[in-house]
Amino acid sequence: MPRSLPNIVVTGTPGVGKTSHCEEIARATGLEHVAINRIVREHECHEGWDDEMQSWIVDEDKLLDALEPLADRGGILLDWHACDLFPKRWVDLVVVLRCDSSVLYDRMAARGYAEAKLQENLDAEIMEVLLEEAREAYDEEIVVELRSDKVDDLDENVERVVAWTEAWKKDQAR
Ligand code: DAT
Repeated sequence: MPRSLPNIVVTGTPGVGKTSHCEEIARATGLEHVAINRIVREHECHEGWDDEMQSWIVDEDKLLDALEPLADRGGILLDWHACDLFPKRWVDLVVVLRCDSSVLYDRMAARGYAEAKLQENLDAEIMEVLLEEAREAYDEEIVVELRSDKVDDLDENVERVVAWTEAWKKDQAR
């Protein structure tokens, strides 16, 4: 069954602005913000909590089972700091948010991240780990890299995704 609404992955290093973007895009488009952390917690798609990395040890099979009905229906914003686990057939657009390392450092420090997590995330951002992962997992033409340093970037990015969503819907309706 073709979907009448697109599924969009919003990914990037922790702190780049995934939640902020998804909330704004959801408000503007009516797409549903699916925060993977919440799904993992609520559906217990994990094998416990990694204290050092301060994140869940995710059971990917369980997570994908929990997401499948939503993805099949369409109209979701998948918000997660990884992306290559989502099957290609689910995904219409991948937004990789990027952030200047000093800005990102300040955002993570404000969250009180432990030094190990802060440093690992910062290295990942500098090495473009998420961008590479997205480019390897999906067709090049559906992966977009957007900056998220300032509030103006956020506003501009949201406008772009809203316009893309409208165009996608028109295209499907044809
Ligand atoms: P993530 O969900 O990727 O971890 P977030 O949306 O929670 O990130 O944002 C982390 C913090 O940074 C939060 O206080 C909001 C702020 N922020 C995010 N994107 C921003 C932007 N483009 N301009 C200014 N502040 C931003």
